[in-house]
Amino acid sequence: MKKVLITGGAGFIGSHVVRLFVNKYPEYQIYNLDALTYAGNLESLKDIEKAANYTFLKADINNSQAIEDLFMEFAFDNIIHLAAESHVDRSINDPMIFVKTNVIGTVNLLNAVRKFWGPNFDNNKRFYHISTDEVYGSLGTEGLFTEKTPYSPNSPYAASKASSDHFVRSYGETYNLPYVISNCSNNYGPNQFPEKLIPLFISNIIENKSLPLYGDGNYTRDWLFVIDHAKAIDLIFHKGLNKSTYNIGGFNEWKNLDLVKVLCEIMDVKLNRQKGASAKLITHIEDRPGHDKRYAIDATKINKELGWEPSVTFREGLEKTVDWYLENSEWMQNIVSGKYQKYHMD
Ligand code: NAD
Ligand code: TDX
Repeated sequence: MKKVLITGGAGFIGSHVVRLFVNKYPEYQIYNLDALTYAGNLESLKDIEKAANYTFLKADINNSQAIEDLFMEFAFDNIIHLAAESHVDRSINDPMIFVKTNVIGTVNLLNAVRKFWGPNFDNNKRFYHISTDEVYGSLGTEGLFTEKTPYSPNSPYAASKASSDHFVRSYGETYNLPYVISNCSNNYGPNQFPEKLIPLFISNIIENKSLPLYGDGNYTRDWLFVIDHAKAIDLIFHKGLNKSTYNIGGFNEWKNLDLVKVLCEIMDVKLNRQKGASAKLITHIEDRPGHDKRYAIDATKINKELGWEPSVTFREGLEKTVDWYLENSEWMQNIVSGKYQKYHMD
C-alpha cells in the first residue's frame, strides 16, 4: 500500500489529481497537504472528502517543523508536489512569497524526504515535482520547448519554479534522491481560480463585465484540459523514468485574442445572447510587464515513452469548462463572497 502525499491538493490542478488518485487507487492512502491560501478551495473536493483512503492535512510547506512532524506521523512514501504560488501577475506585484513557497517550501519538502527516506533511497519511493513550461522563457514564432531547451525564466513566478526544478534535480544528483519532474503548458478546466484568463473571462462574460486583454492580444499559449494533465501525472508517477523530465502539452497553440473570440462565441450560444454580444466586452489594456510572447510544448517524449495523449479536443474541453462554470455558479459565488475560505470549518 502506497502512502502518497499530494501537496496543493486544494488548488486547481491538485484537486483533479487528488480525485483521480482517490478514485482510481482505493488501495493507496492519499494525503492532501495544503495551507489553504486564497487559491485553496476544499469545496472542489466535496465529492471525495469522505472517502476512506483520503485525508486532508492543513499545513504550510514553509514551516519545516510542521512538515517533519507530518512525515513522522504518517510516514509518506511518495510525494506529488503541486503546492505553489501560481499566478504570474501576483508574482510581479509581490515576488517574495513566490521565493518562500515555491523555492524554500520545495527545499523544506526535499529536506524532509532526505531525513526520512535517506540516506539510502529505495527506488519505490519517489519525489514527483510538478512544474511549468514557463521555466523555458519565451519562444519566437518558430520552434517548440523540448526537455533539452535551456531554462530562461522571465517572470518572478517562472524564476521561482525554475529554481525549484533545479533544487529537485540537485538533490537527485547530490543525494541520489529518486525524483521525476514534469513541465506542463497552460491548463484550463473546472475549479480554476477566476484570476487566470479562461475562468476570469467566463465569469466576466456572465456578469457583462469587460474582458481585460493584455496588449494587442497576440500572445500565444498552449492549452491543455486539466483532466488530461492529471492523467499524464498519473502515468509519469507510475511509469516515468527515475531522474528524468517530461514535457506535457496538447500541441494546441492559441493567440489570446483568437481564443477569447472562440470563448465569446461559445458563451453567446450558452447564454442565449445575440451573436457578437460577448466579444463586444473585449478591452485591450496595458501589457503585462515582461510578458512572454509564445509558449509551445513538444510533447513527443511523453507520447512515445508513455503513450500519453490528450483525450479531448480544445473545443470539447472548452465547452465542458463553460458548462461546468454555468452549472456550478455557487462555486464561483462562494469565491466572490469569500465564503469558500470557510468551507472546511462548516
Ligand atoms: P493553484 O494556485 O490553483 O493552487 C495552489 C495550491 O497550493 C492551493 O491549494 C494553495 O492553497 C496551495 N499552497 C500555496 N502555498 C502553500 C504553502 N505554502 N503550503 C501549502 N500549500 C500551499 O495552482 P495550480 O494552477 O493548481 O498549479 C499547481 C501546480 O502546477 C503549481 O506548482 C504550478 O506551478 C503548476 N503548473 C500550473 C499550470 C497552470 O496552468 N495552472 C501549468 C503548469 C504547471
Ligand atoms: O486578465 C488577463 N488578461 C490577459 O490578457 C489575464 C489573467 C491573462 N491574460 C493573458 C496573459 C497570458 O498571455 O492571457 C494569457 C494567460 O494568462 P494566465 O491565465 O495568467 O496564465 P499564464 O501567465 O500564461 O500562466 C499560466 O500558465 C503556466 C499559469 O498561471 C501558470 O501557473 C502556469 O505555470
